[in-house]
Amino acid sequence: MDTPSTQRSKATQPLVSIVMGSDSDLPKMEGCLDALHEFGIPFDIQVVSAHRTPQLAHEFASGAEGRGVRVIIAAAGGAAHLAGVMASLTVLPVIGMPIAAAPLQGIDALYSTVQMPPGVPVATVGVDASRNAGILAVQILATGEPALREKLKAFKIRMADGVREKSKKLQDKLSAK
Ligand code: RP5
Repeated sequence: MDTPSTQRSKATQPLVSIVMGSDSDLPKMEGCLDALHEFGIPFDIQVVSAHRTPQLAHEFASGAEGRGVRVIIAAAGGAAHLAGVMASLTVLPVIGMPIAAAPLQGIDALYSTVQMPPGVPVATVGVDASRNAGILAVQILATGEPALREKLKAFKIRMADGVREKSKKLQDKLSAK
């Protein structure tokens, strides 16, 4: 699989490792890849299935810390056990991203990802909330990196400015009526 998205992953040591249950999940990951790209975070992305390639999932999760990875993002749809399997095999923080797939549109994946047993947490973002998965990974990395925290503060200011701008446009439109 070689797409513009995956080409954006840097050759340097990945700090974030993204796994997807299938290549069919890739279009849903664009927001995540964009967020990591915006903050200059080196990442890699691959297809690992908890059910179809259980051995690979095991090797991937148990070897992540040794590869220098700091955060794992696991995205899957349906009976989505990928994030939970990752979390069971590593002490690295695991962000779970439920993907909306037919016929239950992500409710199945949300529950499968978020309802972990005590002791094995998965930080679950919303269904298809790929951008939030990326931003949360940046925030986790930023706990030990002041420069990254400053970038996140600037990002929040830009977001707030965007909301104010939308409100101003709305007021201008209403007063023109
Ligand atoms: C899940 O099943 C994948 O994460 C994907 O969301 C869904 C469908 O997979 P494919 O049949 O497209 O490979 O495991």
